[in-house]
Amino acid sequence: MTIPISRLVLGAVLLLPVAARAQTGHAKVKIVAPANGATVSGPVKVVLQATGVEIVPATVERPGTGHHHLFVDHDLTPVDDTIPRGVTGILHLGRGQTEFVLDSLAPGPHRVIAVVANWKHVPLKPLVVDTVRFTVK
Ligand SMILES: [Cu+2]
Repeated sequence: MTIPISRLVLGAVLLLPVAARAQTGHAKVKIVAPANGATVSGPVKVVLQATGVEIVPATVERPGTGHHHLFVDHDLTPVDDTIPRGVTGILHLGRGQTEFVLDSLAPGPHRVIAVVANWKHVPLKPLVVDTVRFTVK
């Protein structure tokens, strides 16, 4: 059995956009500080670095943009849903901030999850997320 040449060509054409996307990569976020596994003293400054997405105030309604959210000792909310406001442990950095000081963490272990979401406060897809665990002395 032979594969028609037309199908091979079609396959190559379909693969091209995937290869291009893999090269640029999708958006990423990294919690630069505190370092994962670190022991730190409070207050704890969380520093975020995003690539492949422009960090803007939540009022900016433009594709390719988003703002940071921190889940502090709180599980992620469902990724297809709006990230709620007014919930202890869920912070919207809605002015486009890339740093946030956590000044009321009790001594002991903590976990921070950073998620970039759009102006509707719905997480970007694919999910742009990072997690660190650290200990406050
Ligand atoms: Cu938000």
